[in-house]
Amino acid sequence: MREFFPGIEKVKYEGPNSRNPLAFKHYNPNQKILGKTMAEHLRFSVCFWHTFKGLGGDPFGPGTMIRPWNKSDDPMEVAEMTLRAAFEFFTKLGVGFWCFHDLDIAPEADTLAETNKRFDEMVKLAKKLQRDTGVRLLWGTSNLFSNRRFMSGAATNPSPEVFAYAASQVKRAMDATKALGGAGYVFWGGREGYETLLNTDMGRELDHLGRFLNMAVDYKKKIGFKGQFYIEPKPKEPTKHQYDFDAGSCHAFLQKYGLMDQFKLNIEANHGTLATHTFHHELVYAAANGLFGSVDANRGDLLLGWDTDQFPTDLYDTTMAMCVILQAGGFKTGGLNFDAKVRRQSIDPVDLFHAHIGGMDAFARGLKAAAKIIQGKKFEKFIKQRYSGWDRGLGQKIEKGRVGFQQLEAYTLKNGEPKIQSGRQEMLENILNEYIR
Ligand code: XUL
Ligand code: CO
Repeated sequence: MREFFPGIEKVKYEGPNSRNPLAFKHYNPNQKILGKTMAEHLRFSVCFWHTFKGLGGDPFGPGTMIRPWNKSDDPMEVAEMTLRAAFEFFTKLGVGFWCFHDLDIAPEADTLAETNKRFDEMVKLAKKLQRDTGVRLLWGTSNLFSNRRFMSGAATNPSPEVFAYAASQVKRAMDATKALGGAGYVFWGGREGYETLLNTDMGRELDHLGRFLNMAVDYKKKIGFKGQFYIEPKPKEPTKHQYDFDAGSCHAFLQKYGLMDQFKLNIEANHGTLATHTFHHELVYAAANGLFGSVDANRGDLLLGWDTDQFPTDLYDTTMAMCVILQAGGFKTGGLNFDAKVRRQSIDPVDLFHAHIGGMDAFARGLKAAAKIIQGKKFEKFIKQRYSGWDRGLGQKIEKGRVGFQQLEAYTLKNGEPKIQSGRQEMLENILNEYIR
């Protein structure tokens, strides 16, 4: 069997004192933390699109990366080599999961029927490679944003014909996800949004998106696909304004269209920051509303206002994320999918290993720190104390709906100015720093 990453062995855990750049210093898959192994907690996944199809192109120049799996003039041979390279990578890296868009694994042909044929062929190969390696599919999805037919959106396109084409693609991608035993299916509204309201009927477009996702739920039931559906919020890019802006707007959308019990959210760190939230905020919002599902792990750049999709390295980010994830009961169907790409100058295949090893170690450190934070209960006790007025007397009466404005006015007239307490932010930040080493 041809090797695409010759000279790279299976990445091993060597511990924090190792100086081997191709070893894990913190991710020790079998190490137990709070009753589960690190592998079970973190459920790492590699994304097919950036890692195997991305070549470093940007708006100012084409790709910089020359990959051995692209060396053929036959697009189906390229597709096959790419899939084989991907499974070699997953195995050497030691991740349990992968994710893909339909058109990542099979090139689009001139007709839907021909594309379907090519896709089925590659799904068959993916199934075999999954069986051979034990790597599983975290989620599948469909690319409804690259082809020019989707320039004005897919489900929110002004043309019902484009809506129908998008439905045909999602049907095919859902069939494949089911065939591959996928744990989930993601809807990211690639061009579901607008460039200008001068040509856009926003209300009608939102209704169409609601209809589309309800049709997907119907089809899911019809084929007996048991995986979890997710929406992945993003505020902008490629459109000026995306309808699935952030966790809050997805929440409102799901409620309006009767989809709350069918969907969870796939929170992507860099999408959160583009929406002027933090990754932490988006996770807490999702968890507080029963919508926490899965994570696209990456990071943005403080100085750049676009989706840079860098590999996660910030230990504050990974620690706070793992605190929320552990407190939400951990991943059920979801996981940490590296929707991240190496920089344009990182042109060697080995850079893909460095990037993923760094991301996995950053989350392993986040997990270890989060477990200590949760066991130490310092923040939990502080927050409990801060809200303790709600556990008794007046607070309980308000929470239970036993009082109204008149009684609250009478209470305030009688008791006078409320006592206030310090938020102790600096003290809490100092405590947090003690955990992040
Ligand atoms: C785009 C993005 C997508 C989704 C899947 O910003 O994050 O790759 O994760 O379509
Ligand atoms: Co993503």
